[in-house]
Amino acid sequence: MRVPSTNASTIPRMFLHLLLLLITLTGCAMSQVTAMPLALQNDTVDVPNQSLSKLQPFLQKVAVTDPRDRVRVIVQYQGEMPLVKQDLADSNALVVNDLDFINAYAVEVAAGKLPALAAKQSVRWISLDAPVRKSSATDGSADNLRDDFDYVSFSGSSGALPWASAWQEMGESDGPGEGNVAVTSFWGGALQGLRLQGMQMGAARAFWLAGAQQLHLGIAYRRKDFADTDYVALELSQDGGATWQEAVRFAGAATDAEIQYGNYDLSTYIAREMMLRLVTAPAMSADATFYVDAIDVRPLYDAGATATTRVFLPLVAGAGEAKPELFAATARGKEEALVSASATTCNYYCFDLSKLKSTYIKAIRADQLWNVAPYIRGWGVGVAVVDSGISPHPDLTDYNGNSRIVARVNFVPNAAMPDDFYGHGTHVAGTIAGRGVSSGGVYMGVAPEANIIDVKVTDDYGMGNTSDVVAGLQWIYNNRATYNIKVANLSLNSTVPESYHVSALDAALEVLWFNRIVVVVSAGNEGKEKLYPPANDPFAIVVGSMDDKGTADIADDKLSSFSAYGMTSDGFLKPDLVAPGQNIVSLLASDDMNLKKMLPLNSVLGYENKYFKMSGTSMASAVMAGAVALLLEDEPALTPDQVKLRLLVTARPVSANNSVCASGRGYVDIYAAVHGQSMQSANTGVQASQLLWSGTNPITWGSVSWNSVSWNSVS
Ligand SMILES: [Ca+2]
Ligand SMILES: [Ca+2]
Ligand SMILES: [Ca+2]
Repeated sequence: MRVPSTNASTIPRMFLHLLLLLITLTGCAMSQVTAMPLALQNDTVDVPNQSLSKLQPFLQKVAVTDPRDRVRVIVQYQGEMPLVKQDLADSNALVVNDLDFINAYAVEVAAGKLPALAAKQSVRWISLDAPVRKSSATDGSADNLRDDFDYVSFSGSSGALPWASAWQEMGESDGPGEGNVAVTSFWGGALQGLRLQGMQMGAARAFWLAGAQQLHLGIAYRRKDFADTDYVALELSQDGGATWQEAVRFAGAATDAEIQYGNYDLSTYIAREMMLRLVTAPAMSADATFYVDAIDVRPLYDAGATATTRVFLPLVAGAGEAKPELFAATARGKEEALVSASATTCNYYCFDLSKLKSTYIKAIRADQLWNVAPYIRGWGVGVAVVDSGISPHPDLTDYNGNSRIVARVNFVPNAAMPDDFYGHGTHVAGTIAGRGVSSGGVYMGVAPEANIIDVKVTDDYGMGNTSDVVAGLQWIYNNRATYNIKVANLSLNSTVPESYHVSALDAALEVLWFNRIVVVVSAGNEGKEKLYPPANDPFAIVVGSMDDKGTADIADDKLSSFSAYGMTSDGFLKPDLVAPGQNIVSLLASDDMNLKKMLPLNSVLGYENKYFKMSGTSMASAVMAGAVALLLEDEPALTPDQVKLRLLVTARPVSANNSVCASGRGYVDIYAAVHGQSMQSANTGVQASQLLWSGTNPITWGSVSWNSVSWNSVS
């Protein structure tokens, strides 16, 4: 809904300076930015020196310290493709994924081969195929105990509940910085965790579980140089450490080329005061090492949510399902409605907004676009959900009962189906496009007529690898015309910080962006200055989370405590915007999905058990993706940069108790964006990822130099 815009390339710059001023006034800016305008920061990006090395620094270290380790990496090539194939073969590299849309392969290779491979003419850059994880705050909003080992300390705590003690060493007492039991970086510094080596070495920690009915434990680990007989035992004590029972055994023989994830139901071990410990085998090999990157303990207190009372939902909504009265109106074509409806009368599948309890819809004013001509509800717009899969659900159907999940594709190795045993992707899809069928319009998504494209890249616990996500983005690129994919939602983040100039994930995202697909990304749930790919990409719309407090008025809203923000290593402030992301009620994939097992208290009672409550920047990103679908239904010709600028300039300021740098340009207001007029572009002057440059010349999006790129994927 635009009118021809008048003038003013000065407006965005004015906003930037205003923003900078606010940052300075609130004292939240970091020293590196206070002296220079944002527009100039691109000149100071710290880019890797191509003449020195084409190998990510932590891989350089691993090549020296652990040359025999096989590691999963992404190799970007240049020049003729057969050359790199020969070079990969010469290095005994096993190709895992062909990522030709960013000129790359994901391969498994011995770390010691990496420097020689990187020196080849055919190789442009080699990076770790880093783990990614979903960015819902199951770890923060649930009552959990957690340690990510972010600091060299035995008293680290990353969860909502306090531990009852620090880690106590077993077999030594030299503290977290020394010895066989230590908190240390691994994979050349890419990750940090608890390291165990030697015989009968370990660490134990106490926690209290008064009243808990269930106990679940998640662990991210890596085995290195394990022999047949080597193992690490996870043991539990119910008597303060006097006696121990082995619950889980992590056995060899193995060196893990990527991080492993374990999830265990330990309910049979519950006691009021408990201890857990990890301990190496009595005959552990001298060179075997075990790394724990994160440990997450989740007690559950709901007596009603036990395994025996679970109800299993049918996964597929039948076309013959009776439609609620809400939708009993005469079926009309969208085109017909566009012609006949007046601006004040709802004639087209009208939604009863008095029933709508999804306050996040009202907070961003999407509901004000639904019931007046031209009935903007995302109709015909394809939104790709790059996530854990999507289970078919009645709320993801159209008015004839046909599914609006128009395509389903899987990139997770060994996953049989693009289904959603985790539950994350289904929740995200419902927030984007749920139609409220199962709740009679009580719980709805932002764009209830949009089409959904299910791109499964993470596993049954929301974990995956960067290369799988890139493969999913490549599929979106190749199929964007077939399914009219205009938006891609990535509610996930890498666990490894990187410049966007060397991140394969950011490069892939930018290829979509330059091909007119708006990429919406969760800021992440790690708090201040933990902006990991893709949340560090300057082009993407990066979204932080607000708590709408269950009211449509945004005056009482607060920034979610978990929402990541700050300056990226390349000098960009993120997030760009915020949207509601806390206590979002959306679709339950099935009653036995893993998220529900972990978080039974998040169930929503009634409505055939088809809804579930979640928090995280994942959810905020989904709200934004739905909002973008609305804007693109109204103005399909907008480029991603125009969409982004429109959202930025029409955002509402957040209330004074929220710091400006944590909430970006403010609170998305999609009603204002749809009624906005600016046709200007965001991101002008921003350099594309170096992985997309055709040579050493920077590619600045929007500049003439872009035309010189010999890049097949960018049209
Ligand atoms: Ca120690
Ligand atoms: Ca860690
Ligand atoms: Ca509110």
